[in-house]
Amino acid sequence: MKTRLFEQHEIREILPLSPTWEFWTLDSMGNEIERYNMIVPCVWESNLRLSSYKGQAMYRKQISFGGNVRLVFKGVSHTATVYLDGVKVGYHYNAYTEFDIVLTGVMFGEHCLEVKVDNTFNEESALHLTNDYYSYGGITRPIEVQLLKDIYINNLQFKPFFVDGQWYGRIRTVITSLSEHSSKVHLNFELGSANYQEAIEFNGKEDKILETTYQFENITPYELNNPFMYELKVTLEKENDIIDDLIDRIGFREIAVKGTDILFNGKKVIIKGVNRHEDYAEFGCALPVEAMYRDIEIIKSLGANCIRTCHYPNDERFLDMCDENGILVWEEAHARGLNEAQMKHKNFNQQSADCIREMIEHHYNHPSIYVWGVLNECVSNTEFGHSIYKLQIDQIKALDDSRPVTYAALQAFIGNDLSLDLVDIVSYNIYPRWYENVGTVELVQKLKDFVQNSDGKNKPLLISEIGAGGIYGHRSNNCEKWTEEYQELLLEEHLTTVLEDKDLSGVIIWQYADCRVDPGWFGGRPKSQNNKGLVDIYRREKLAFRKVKEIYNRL
Ligand code: ADA
Repeated sequence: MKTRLFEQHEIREILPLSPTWEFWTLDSMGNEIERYNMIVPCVWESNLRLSSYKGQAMYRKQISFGGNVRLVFKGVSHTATVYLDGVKVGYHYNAYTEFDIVLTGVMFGEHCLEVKVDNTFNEESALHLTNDYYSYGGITRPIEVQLLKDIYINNLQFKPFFVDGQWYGRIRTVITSLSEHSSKVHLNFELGSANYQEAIEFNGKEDKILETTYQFENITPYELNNPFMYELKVTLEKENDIIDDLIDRIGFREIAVKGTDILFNGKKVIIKGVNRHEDYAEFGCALPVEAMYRDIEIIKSLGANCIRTCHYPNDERFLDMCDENGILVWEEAHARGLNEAQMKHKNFNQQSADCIREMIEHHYNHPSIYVWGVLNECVSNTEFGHSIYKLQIDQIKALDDSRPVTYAALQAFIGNDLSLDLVDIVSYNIYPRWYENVGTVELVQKLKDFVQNSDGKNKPLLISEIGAGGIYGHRSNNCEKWTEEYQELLLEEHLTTVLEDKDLSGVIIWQYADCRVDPGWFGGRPKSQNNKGLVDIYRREKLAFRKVKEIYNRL
């Protein structure tokens, strides 16, 4: 199963991995309960006997290899403990971020790779909690087994910038030596017709970071209506041998915030977006690429130009598709609706910091990502909350100074939010006429009045969520709550109000498609789903879909 939509390596060897793994569920004492075959990647809920299973399970596969190996896990939901030949070699928390395990000097031969997966809301878990979306179980994104030489390219980041009519790129490469010996290598960079070489010396096992800025000529920029990307190819040469490579796709584009505008390559953009959970009927969060592609096509057909990855980082193949289609992405770290006590959980800061670091390290180069988001509807209205927002936003700024940062604030904090000083873009989730009977015009005015008198003054103001529930097929002449008619009516009021208001930078509808919710959320969530989708879990259009399409294409 490919981890990306393009080849990242022509030199580095990737082992073929068949999708079927041995699998057994485990009781709390670690004893086997039942055995199955399981497909990777896949949610274990795809197996009907496990459709609501919250617990632990073991995955096992025999693999032949030796030497230096890098095991890349694109996503295990939500906690993974990895064993090679019965010895623990790694641990990772969080379903939505990539991690890797590098093993050196492994004996050549057959090895037993096991991954123990846990999706329980146990006391160690600060971010996966019972929530308004479902925490599935299993190895839900692809795995890659890479064979490495003694020195390899660990990470590559490309930051484009435009000065005095000229494109530049800062390339930051992390190269790792796994050997005790000293050595000298050359890094070669190829981008379009440009070619560069840098030398690096190692004095044993270490990481070396190389940062260089180049000027590029005759560049075709990455535009939303012409999302042109270049391949950036880095190779590592030792004693005239190419020993490793890494290829990524990059785009020359700049994102900036100027006063109350969001600028993409210097031009103002108005956001017309949808919030999207990774959830699709029986596939859960492990969408096959065909289903991702279908989502992209449906979202494009709406006339939308933006997707918010509420409330966690997404599968990189989906980000690849957004890149290819010029769809702006608000990528969000993992955290939804946490109160102070939850943000004081013993593991909260560490688990959040890991999630942010892994999200940015791995997704930095995607030209479609235009903003990083943190802490959806957490307590941005208290001193303690402010200190946590600051911690996380500072971390993001240190990892990436090229993109704005925001958080989606709770409607209830219009009037007392304390953290708007920290963001580049002010974003609010509002639900006019849904949770309480306040009209859109009135609520938007109240929001603007507050923001104008707060630290959010003179920053872009975005409606990051707005919407209404509508149960697919529930139709009525009376236009009651939960009917498709009522959802359509509200969305018309929401979207026309927001998009006709020149003080706002746009809107992101809650939500693109219905999604499953955790049992703790069954109250107020008919069918155990968040029903505010424009399409249902099978992507069948509700009445509102056509209305949104009409408005997004008109305004
Ligand atoms: C919130 C939240 C979403 C969802 C939505 C709703 O604003 O960010 O995850 O729960 O409300 O449906 O009420």
